[in-house]
Amino acid sequence: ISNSNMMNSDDIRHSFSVAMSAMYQNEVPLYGDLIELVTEVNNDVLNTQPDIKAQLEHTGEIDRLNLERHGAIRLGTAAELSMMRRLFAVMGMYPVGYYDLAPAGVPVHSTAFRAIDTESLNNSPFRVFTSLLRLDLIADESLKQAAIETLANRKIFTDAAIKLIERFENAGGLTDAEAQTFITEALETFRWHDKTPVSKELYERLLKQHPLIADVVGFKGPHINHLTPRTLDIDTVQQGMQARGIPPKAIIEGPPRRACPILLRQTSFKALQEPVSFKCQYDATDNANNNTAEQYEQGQHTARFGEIEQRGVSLTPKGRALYDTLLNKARDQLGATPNESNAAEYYRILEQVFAEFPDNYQTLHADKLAYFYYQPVAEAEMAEIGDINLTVPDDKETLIHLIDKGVIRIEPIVYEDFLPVSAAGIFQSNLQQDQQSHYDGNSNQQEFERDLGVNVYDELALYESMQAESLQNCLKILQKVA
Ligand code: OOG
Ligand code: NI
Repeated sequence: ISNSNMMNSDDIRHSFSVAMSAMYQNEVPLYGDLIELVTEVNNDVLNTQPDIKAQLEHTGEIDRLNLERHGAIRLGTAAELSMMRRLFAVMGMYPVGYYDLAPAGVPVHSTAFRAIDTESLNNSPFRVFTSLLRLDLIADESLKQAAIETLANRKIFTDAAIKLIERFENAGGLTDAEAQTFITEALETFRWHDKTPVSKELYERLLKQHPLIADVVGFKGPHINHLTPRTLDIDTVQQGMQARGIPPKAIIEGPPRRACPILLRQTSFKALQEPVSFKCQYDATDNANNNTAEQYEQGQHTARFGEIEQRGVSLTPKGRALYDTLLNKARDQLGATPNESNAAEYYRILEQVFAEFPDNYQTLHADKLAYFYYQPVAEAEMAEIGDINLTVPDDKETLIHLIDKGVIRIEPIVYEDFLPVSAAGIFQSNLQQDQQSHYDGNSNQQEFERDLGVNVYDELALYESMQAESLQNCLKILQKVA
């Protein structure tokens, strides 16, 4: 079948992320201020640090940088999750990774929907951290039943969106016109609704159980709760936020500041208190003139916020294990959850502990701690190659020799995913009340995948194959030149 008259999924994703960003900017103006600040800081870095600029040019990230966003949503049921998976597939976004947040006291488990190959990622890196509420962790049986019933009664996708998802699946794509309608209809699912389908009384019971449960069960749909631009210097943005009256959370999550950034560092500004109208049911016979029988009671809800992220090189299983060990060590040494009162102490410990993690790309590569692209350096410089054997891609010594000779250049493969401990910190910073520090329920990836309808991609396998593919391509080019 020829799909030439179908719109490319990368283009649909790009248009959708632009539309989503415009909607959120309208709903949460502070997000717009944040984008301005991040753009300024990024331009500064690109103008003053030519190495970073060259690196982003080599990896193809330079064009995506100012468009790069991730968002987050929270879903209530398996049916919602599986339809959401089908909706994201229209935009070339697939579930990558499994995150269990229960051990950190957040009753959800999650995945990230995103593009999976280098080219698509560079065309549009838009991703959505998607959580499913774990009602099995609610102890109060009657409240759990009320939550299940409320969720069973809501419809978070428009009929037109569902039709177009089915059309995409049957036809293998959408025409331009269909894609435009799809974007408009899909956006409806993520919109903020200030009228709730639940009473204030039920909302408050849910809230007391856990603020996240109220945020999901208490609303008509999974409003996008933040959108996150990517910065090249998160410490400068964090300071700039303060100066602009955007109150940041106390701690930058993730690894410490480094010469060669690894994984992901994140900070956010506190969630807004927003007015909502709770549904009240009046007996229509009370008032003969009132036949609508539906009225609203005022209240407020805290859920939506802004976040900034700085991304670094993706780590191999070995590198990730070292990261997890060092992060745990730093937290143990602090002896408390990092917060406002111990922030300086925490950063000091973090830096000291992470001194053990090599901080230059050559060593990260040679020690197999991180993933890299292999790129042939300009042909003119390759006279050197001579009789070097270019047919053994797994021969690490030959490879390192070629890198040392300047024939092959390595560039970091950027981390495209999330970190469970950091994500929990982002969730927690936006919950009003102190919660229990963990749930005992088992991590349950199988159940999540059953609800999702497919297995999630293993992010490490994706990075591994990006690296392998770039090595093949690189050697092919060099073999031709030699
Ligand atoms: C998701 C929080 C996690 C991140 O960037 O780690 C997250 C949420 O609050 O729903 O977005
Ligand atoms: Ni986020």
